[in-house]
Amino acid sequence: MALVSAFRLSHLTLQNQVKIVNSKNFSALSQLQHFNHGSRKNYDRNYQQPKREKFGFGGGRGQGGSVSWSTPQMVLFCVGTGSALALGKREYDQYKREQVQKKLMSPIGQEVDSNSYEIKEAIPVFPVARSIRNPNDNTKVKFTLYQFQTCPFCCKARAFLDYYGVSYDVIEVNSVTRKQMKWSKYKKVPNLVVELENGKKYQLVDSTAIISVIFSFLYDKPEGGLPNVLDCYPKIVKEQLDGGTFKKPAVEVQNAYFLMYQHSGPNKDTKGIVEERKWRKWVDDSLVHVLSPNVYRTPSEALQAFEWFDKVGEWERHFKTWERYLVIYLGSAVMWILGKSLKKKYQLKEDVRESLYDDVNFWMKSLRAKGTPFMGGEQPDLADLAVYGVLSAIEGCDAFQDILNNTKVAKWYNRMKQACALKEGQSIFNGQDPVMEWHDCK
Ligand SMILES: N[C@@H](CCC(=O)N[C@@H](CS)C(=O)NCC(=O)O)C(=O)O
Repeated sequence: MALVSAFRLSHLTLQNQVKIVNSKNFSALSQLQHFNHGSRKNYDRNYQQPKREKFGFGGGRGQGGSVSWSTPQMVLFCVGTGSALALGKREYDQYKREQVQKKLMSPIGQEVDSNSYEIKEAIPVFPVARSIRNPNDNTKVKFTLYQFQTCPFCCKARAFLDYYGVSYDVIEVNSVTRKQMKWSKYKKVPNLVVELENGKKYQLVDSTAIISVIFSFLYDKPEGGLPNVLDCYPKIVKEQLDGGTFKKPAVEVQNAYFLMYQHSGPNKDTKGIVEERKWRKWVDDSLVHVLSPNVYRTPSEALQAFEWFDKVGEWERHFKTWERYLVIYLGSAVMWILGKSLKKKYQLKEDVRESLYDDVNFWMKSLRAKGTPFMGGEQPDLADLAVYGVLSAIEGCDAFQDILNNTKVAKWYNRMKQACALKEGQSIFNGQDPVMEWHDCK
């Protein structure tokens, strides 16, 4: 624990430094996560007001028989029935909560057991779709990425791994049967399994958390290795409400946008650290949400997108023929319909391309204002990798050609593509970039 206490959050200013003593004090930390998202108009379009609860009940005077009620009786009946329904719903929600909680590792609002990253059970062996190898990766760690080839979150995680030259195996998850994920409680992708030299295995989830954890591990090279880094990313069980309706709680990784430093310091000043985090969050909260409504904008675009997913995801190898065609034709029809509701949910413009151009232009304008080849300066940082990663998910779609033709993103995008292909960040294995002392981070 003493080692953990030496980790520091990357965002802290000198006046505002907090050390992670252990994961228990993270409620104080999580308040610090609510930073200003910047000037983008409509930025928070995805944050919706909860819907009003509706308790409907019918009936009317004398309905259903010969009983005729006076007004006070009617009012009493309505109030009584309303209260009973409200009480019933509350009790039902409570019952549902208890049922769900019984199946969970920890109660809502509480930390999940800190060993929850460790995988104790054997993972079934699945064929490796691709093995990416870099002889300069000296971590002695085996990384296995469970993914969908064209999922934007997976593309983001891959862009990060590729740029830093991490060696990893890819397991392509069958999006229909999901049989490759049956062993896991967390069913979404990306899912990164990390096997250490001592044979211990850890499961990392959520693209942003995966990137922060692995970056902190590679860059800082902390004593105690990966398990000590993971102690800085506690998971909690978070209640989810959709309007007034209770939904299955989700496990959320705390500090996902934060980088941890044990004995090194960040290679940016505080402004740079905050900027990088702001853009990473913007990718998850805004940019990623304009992609689906754009690639599924019309039935033919939706079909084209699925045909491209089929090609780059090599579905012919991973799916049975009937599954493959079911996914292509049914999937494209379903996604075309879903694209409409996503457009509404995220309050995109009538022509969803306009929202896509707005986001890409917002990024490019800020990059131009910075005056460097990348948002990270002379080299890409995690913000560049996040934006590039999610955009690369739609590379084979009309929407991507349209952004190349209608925005100025192409040069930056090609620089990023090359930087990832050439593993330009692999010096991370040799040492640390010039590291700042904490008193320089202001
Ligand atoms: N916040 C997560 C989102 C991951 C996510 O939603 N992945 C999708 C694929 S693009 C998924 O697995 N969906 C399946 C499901 O929701 O069951 C991340 O950044 O990794």
